[in-house]
Amino acid sequence: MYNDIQTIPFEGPKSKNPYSFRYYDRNRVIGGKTMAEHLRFALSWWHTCCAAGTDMFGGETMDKTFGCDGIERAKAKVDFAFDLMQKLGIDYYCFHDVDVAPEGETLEESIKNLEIVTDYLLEKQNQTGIKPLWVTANMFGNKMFMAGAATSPSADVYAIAAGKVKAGIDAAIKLGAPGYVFWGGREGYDTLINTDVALELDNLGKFLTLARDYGRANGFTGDFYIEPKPKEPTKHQYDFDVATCANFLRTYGLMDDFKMNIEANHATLAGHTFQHELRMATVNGIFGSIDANQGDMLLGWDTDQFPTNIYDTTLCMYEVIKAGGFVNGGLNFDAKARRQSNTFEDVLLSYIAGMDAFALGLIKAYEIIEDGRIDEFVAKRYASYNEGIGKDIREGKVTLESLAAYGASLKDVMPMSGRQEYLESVLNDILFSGV
Ligand code: XUL
Ligand code: CO
Repeated sequence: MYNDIQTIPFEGPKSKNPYSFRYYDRNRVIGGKTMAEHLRFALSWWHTCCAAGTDMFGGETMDKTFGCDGIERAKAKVDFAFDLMQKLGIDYYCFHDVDVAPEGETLEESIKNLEIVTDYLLEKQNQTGIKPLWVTANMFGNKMFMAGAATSPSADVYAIAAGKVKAGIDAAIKLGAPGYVFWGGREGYDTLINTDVALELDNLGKFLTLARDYGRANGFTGDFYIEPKPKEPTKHQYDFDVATCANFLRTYGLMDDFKMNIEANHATLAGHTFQHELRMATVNGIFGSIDANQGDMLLGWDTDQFPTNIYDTTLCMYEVIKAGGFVNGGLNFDAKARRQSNTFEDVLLSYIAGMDAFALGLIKAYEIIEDGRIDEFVAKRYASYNEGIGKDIREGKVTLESLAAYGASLKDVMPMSGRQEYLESVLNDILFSGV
């Protein structure tokens, strides 16, 4: 694949070469770190090596069989993905167990297949330095998971799910992945009439605790992540959004080991902005990693498009910088080329578009911070908490009575203008004033 293209070069914003980066210059230093260190791009195995254009109404528009089957096809996908990552300069990849290795008839057979393919992945990793950002187990595709995995009404399904997670954590340890993700594909309900919510939530809390304990006992030192999503495929998913997950993690004592893997399109499905979810994770101390994509606001489902909206990538990187940057996490393109973008060139062009959108977002986010007008405005807006009664409130030196006494004779009290339109124009100034 792509034999005539060696690597995608950085050629600067004026380049008209579609197979070049206009903004992503991996060694460019911004705020003391290279772009590659800031962005930590990852390839998603399922979309890139497996998704072939199917939708609810029609079949495949792309051939991702690689002309072979079984373990041979799995290895062909490894060759394809590593070649693509090297051409793009992507250092990480993310996968579900079933994306990389064929499922067997039993859990035991599936795990054997996974071991064969992870041996091959490890060889490739040693040759290239590329490694996983995170690993996960698919616990939603197989029909046995129709009613969930850790929230299934069947204890046998629960046990098989545990076996898959154990094998997934083993793979993460073997391949040196700094993350393990739980996206609760069908952990939710379609109707409350048939659902014991209390038992399901408790079972899920226990399941994640068992996974955490197994990982920690066996040398997994990375982060566990929950990936919130409000609905789809179930009507209601328990990991609805970041705030819901934070509450769940606190209830089950998992805040020290679990962080959030935030997906842009899941945020919008929850009726939030991407920025909202990132901010909520940071204020709860559970910002971890990002599934970088975007949805279509006119479609009510998870379209997993490559991110090209610069407002969103800028505000995302602004939040990432404010959170202190990625530690174990990164930007995983949980995104697929459109059904009509059905050639391998489109896969390459999609990654270039997404990487450039985030590189430009990073540049612009730093400009917002260096410009200072937005941060200064926010500081000024809350200045009343830096002295006097506000300082006392922050320091816990007040009572309801003392506040009432202080407020009793105040007149004509109003907060200052929020200046939303002005601040949005500052954002526009920064976004459109060149790079
Ligand atoms: C589904 C989704 C998943 C997770 C990993 O909406 O985002 O691909 O990222 O299971
Ligand atoms: Co995702």
